[in-house]
Amino acid sequence: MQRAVFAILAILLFTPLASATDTDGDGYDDPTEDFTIWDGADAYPNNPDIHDPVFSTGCDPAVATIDLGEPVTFTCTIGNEGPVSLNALINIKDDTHLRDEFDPAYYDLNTDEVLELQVTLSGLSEGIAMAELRIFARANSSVSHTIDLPIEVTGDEWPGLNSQSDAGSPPDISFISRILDDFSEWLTKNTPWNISSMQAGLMILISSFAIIGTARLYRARSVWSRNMGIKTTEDQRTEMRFDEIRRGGQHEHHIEHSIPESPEVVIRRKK
Ligand SMILES: [Ca+2]
Ligand SMILES: [Ca+2]
Repeated sequence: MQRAVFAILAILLFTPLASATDTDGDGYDDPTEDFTIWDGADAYPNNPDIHDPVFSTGCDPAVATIDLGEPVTFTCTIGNEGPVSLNALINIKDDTHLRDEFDPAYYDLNTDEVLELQVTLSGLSEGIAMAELRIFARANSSVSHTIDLPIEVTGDEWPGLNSQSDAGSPPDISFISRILDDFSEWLTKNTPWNISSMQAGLMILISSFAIIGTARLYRARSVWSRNMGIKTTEDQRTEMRFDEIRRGGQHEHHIEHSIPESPEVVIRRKK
């Protein structure tokens, strides 16, 4: 009996320790399979002075100057300084002057492992910009670590923009200028005037406006005449109905017998 009570007491004493352990007694439980650092566990289970994850970071280059549309790729290293492996969300907080080409993702960071990331940003508008690489190591918590990425965007168009043909670049419209060149060449050959491709473009623009305008006018006219046609047939129908009422269907008492058919009759009667 005594032995049984002792056993129960022992179970009660040791069970909570088995499910949640705070080895260093700082109020943060040791990380387990079910309760990770992401969930809020102690990133330093044997150090009572620290519980949040710590990262060693660096980005190269430290500062960048780019033109409009020019990309810059930073090589960033992120090391987990803690004794426990963890999972962190890494994203970029961009700036109004920049376009962020980095896809946010979760990364496993083992102890002493150094993660290397390529972060590409491109110039969107002129100005001094500050992008941030952000590491979130805790759910429901603010950012754990940030790395500043200072970038100056000049007001110049990047010369490589036209040769760049990735999905982010504007669509290729060089075929339009080719068409205009051909058209101006044709006009110069077939008309007494020397016409540049710019003038040819203007001519096409003006004539297409004229075509659109004519088409609109024609459509408006046809709609108007169609409406008028409908109105006329309706009017005719109404008139016909009135005529019918006027001619027939009139009640006897409405006909005024005293009034002669025509003044001629009156004149004849008086005679
Ligand atoms: Ca602890
Ligand atoms: Ca601790």
